[in-house]
Amino acid sequence: MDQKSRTKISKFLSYVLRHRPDAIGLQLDKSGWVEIDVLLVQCAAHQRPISTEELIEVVAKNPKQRFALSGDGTKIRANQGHSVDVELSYRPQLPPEFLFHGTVEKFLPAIRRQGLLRMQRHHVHLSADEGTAKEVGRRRGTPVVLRIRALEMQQRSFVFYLSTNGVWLTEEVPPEFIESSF
Ligand code: HQG
Repeated sequence: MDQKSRTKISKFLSYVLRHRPDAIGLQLDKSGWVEIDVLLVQCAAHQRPISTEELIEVVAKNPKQRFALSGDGTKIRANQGHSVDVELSYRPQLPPEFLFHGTVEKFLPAIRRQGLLRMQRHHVHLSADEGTAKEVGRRRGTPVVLRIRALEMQQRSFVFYLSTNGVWLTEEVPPEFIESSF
């Protein structure tokens, strides 16, 4: 399969496993998992046929490791980014001193006022390095990278999680922990 076909399948899987399982008649369990057999049957029934081999290739080669297979290989879920109500059961982690968030200029006034909010997702997504944050921001235009004093937040009782694919998650980042020039 070429990269373009993988991206197309990955986007479709993100859509159903994070946001709209109901669009193809799926039900995720409370931790976001679904049986691969069931998923593939439902994809085929909704004119989006995907073979088991294609699914496994998309999971394995996904540049951001967006999906995880269960230990026994029978289930799949998205590692993060859900808008549907799932309990991913990540354990709280000690963050590094700084984490980064990529955004764009037009959001800065609101971010300075309200801090970072989780918007449609379950968490605010933060990156461990500036380069990744820049790429996240670039999805929306010229990227602006914010530096977050994460360890200080954690010491003040904010909770951080690290997803299986290396994205740091927290519920909100108040303005006082955000640095826009560093
Ligand atoms: C902004 C992709 C106004 C925030 C990426 C962002 C990431 C505010 C947007 C992952 C705000 C939300 C997450 C406030 C935050 N006022 N704007 N108070 N607080 N914002 O997509 O971090 O491809 O939900 O800066 O690579 O951009 O899905 O979050 O611009 O890892 O795997 O509101 O999604 O990964 O946008 O991206 P998003 P994000 P995947």
